[in-house]
Amino acid sequence: IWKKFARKDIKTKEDFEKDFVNHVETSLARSMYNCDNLAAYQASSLAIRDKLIIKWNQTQQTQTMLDQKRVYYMSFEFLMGRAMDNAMINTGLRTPIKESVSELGFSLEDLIEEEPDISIGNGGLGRLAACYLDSFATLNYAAWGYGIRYEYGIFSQKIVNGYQVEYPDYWLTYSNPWEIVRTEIQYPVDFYGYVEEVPVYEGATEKKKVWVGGERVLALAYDFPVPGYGADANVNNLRLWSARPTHEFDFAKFNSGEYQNSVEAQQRAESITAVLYPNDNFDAGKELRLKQQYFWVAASLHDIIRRFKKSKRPWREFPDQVAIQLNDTHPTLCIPELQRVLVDLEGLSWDEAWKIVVRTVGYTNHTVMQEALEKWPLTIFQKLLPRHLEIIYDINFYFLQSVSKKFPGDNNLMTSVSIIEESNPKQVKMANLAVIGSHYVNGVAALHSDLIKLTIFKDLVKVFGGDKFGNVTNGITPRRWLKQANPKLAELISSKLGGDEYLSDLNLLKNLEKYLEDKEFKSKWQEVKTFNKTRLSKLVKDLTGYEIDPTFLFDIQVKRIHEYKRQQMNIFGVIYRYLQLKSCSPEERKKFQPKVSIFAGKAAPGYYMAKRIIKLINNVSQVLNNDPETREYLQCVFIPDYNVSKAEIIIPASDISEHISTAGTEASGTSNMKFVLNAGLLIGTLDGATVEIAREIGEENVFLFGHLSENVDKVRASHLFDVKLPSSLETVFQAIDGDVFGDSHEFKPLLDSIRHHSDFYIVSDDFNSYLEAQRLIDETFKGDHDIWIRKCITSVANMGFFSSDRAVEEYAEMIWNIEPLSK
Ligand code: 26M
Repeated sequence: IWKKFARKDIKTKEDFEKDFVNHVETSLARSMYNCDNLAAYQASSLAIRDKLIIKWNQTQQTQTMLDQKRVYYMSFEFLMGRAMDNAMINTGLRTPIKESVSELGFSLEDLIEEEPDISIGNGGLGRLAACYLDSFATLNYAAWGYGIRYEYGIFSQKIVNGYQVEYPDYWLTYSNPWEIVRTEIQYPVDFYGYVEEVPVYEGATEKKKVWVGGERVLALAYDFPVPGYGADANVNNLRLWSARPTHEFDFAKFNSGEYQNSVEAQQRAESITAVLYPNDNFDAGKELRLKQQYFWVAASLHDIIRRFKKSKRPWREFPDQVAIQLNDTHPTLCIPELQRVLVDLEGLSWDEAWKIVVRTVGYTNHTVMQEALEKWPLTIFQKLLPRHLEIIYDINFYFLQSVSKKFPGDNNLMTSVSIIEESNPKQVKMANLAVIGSHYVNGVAALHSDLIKLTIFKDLVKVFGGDKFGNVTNGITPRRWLKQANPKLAELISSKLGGDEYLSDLNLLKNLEKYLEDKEFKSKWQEVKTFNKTRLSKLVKDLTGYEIDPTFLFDIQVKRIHEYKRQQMNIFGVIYRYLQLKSCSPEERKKFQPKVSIFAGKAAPGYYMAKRIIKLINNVSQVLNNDPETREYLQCVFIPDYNVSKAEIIIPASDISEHISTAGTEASGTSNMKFVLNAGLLIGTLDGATVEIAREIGEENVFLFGHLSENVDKVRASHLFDVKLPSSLETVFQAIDGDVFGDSHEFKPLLDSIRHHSDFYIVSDDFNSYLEAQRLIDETFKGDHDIWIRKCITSVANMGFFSSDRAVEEYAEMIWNIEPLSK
């Protein structure tokens, strides 16, 4: 009988309208007469969500029935951005819904603007996880994401007097239509306590160790449906954990009259998932963060194991049914936790268990930077996770035993590969644990994957051999980063390629090369760019008050602010250009290519230098935009609060974007891919995935400059006694020192890190080559514009490789050994 009542799919506009009105009147308890944009956004989302949930159920049922291997993508961060537009695009419902919404008296664009970003991530790593979820669903893989439902995402950034000010991002203010709370899925997670020896069974003389936890919280599941692209695609799941008190009172306290304290201690449970740590590529080593990590790992593994147990298979088949991918070292506790469950709770032998762990786990590394590598002081570990620390010691003991057999007497090697760093205080090196406890380690771009073998994992390569290490170059989803962010370009491409197929088979873009001589196509291409630049200009006006001119060259650098990403070099370049303009006659100025330098990005709240860079950019911006002599030729803006939805507006508007990290420091970069896919060219160093972009689209289409990664060490060494500034940079520093951009004291640390503190990021060495690349850009852009457009078209045509679909397929084949679901 239930089949009769099974809910119908949204197929027509009428279905949607009925659902919409129904949600306004029941779910939201509002009248249609009193339905504002926010309510309309919520009702639309609920209507779309209903559809996703039906598909989601079907997908989960199929996955359970087929009982194939599943992948669990463990990521501490997911930078999802907005969900509604994406859901409409992926389900193919955007056009009918747009019409419906407008018939109901709303504009779809306005409703989309009502949705807050889901910003529970810092930057590249979190956004990569979101792109991969899109590809998992689109390609039909049985793959889930597991993460934390932080109540506060990455802070929102305001600029006050040129300084970054952080505000909390409480993204759950107006209930969230995109999440489904799973009150039936709650697991206890323990912390602290002690390790006890107990008989292996009652009355036995043989003993085993067990952990007796001291503090317990509950992990409650929230599910986020992840729709694949295509009318009939799967809907996968992102499961995020939220911490709740157990409601088991401390009765000792309770009875002694400390009622308040007893309840308070319980309430503290919720602080575990309250806030995302706002650091990017920097490890602060805080106890609460380790607590977050264990909380999430324990809950996710519990869930995974419960699902596995339903199939009643023997434990040794676990790795044939389950693949766990560690997105960086943040979930490395999966390794000792799985070992603990198998040995302490399930009674497997150490060796049996360890084989299962290693076969199950894969590890992706995202950085070579020392200060980003996670290390936990033993003291914190011992207190919070006493049994896990013992297990780690045992893992290390057996591992080092095997090393010393293979390399007898090589103490340096032992020290370097050991999981425990014998420093003061002693620390657990999570990256070493991740390598030792997984069957495959990958970097995120070809250069980066080579570099980790030569640097941080050099000695582990000696031990395991090179075959355990490989590369999967990052990718981005063309659904969000082309169709959603740049509907005009997507439409133009569809009109030439005869449909939208390229969105799920990005190599088809290659066919665009046929239109290199097509004048009409090229002029439409230019129109799209101008449209996108105008769209961005409006946003800039709204957010900064500055008016920028869409006929200028748009030069954009948007990413987290970090010394290694060298926004400081960019702004020094802007200053240099300004000084040049100032020293010219009005006639000579006319020869300059008008340009606006656009910046955006957050600095970690405790990162002093990064905050100085933001202040300098804002001060420069104020001087330039108010200088009547030069502002027709050069402007500069800092867009506050960079996030995914702003990226969708900013990226399609670039003529040039900057990817200018010190060679060998940016693991991959993913915005470089987004910019090229959106018909902008790059200025960049040979770093991260930019190397492969140049390979794919042709070096002649990338403005490359700077020292190569293999020479960086040598260049650095030459700074030991003295840093020689080129006269170009000297001029820039003189202007800053001379208070041309406000109080120079504020920028002294920035300049001193270069001129007096050995210029670690080799700005002084790369500066002239950077200026030369900029000069070439001006010349090319100002010259025959047809050449510029041809470069852009050729570049887009050759971006197929950078689809996250390709990346995910490589993971599936090389690391997870899974195939898409057979339907
Ligand atoms: C670590 C410890 C404590 C607090 C925070 C962290 C932490 C958080 C995020 C460390 C690193 C984090 O992210 C690093 C990151 O985003 N890496 C970027 O990953 C991208 C995807 O692979 C690459 O494209 C970028 O090059 C790389 O910088």
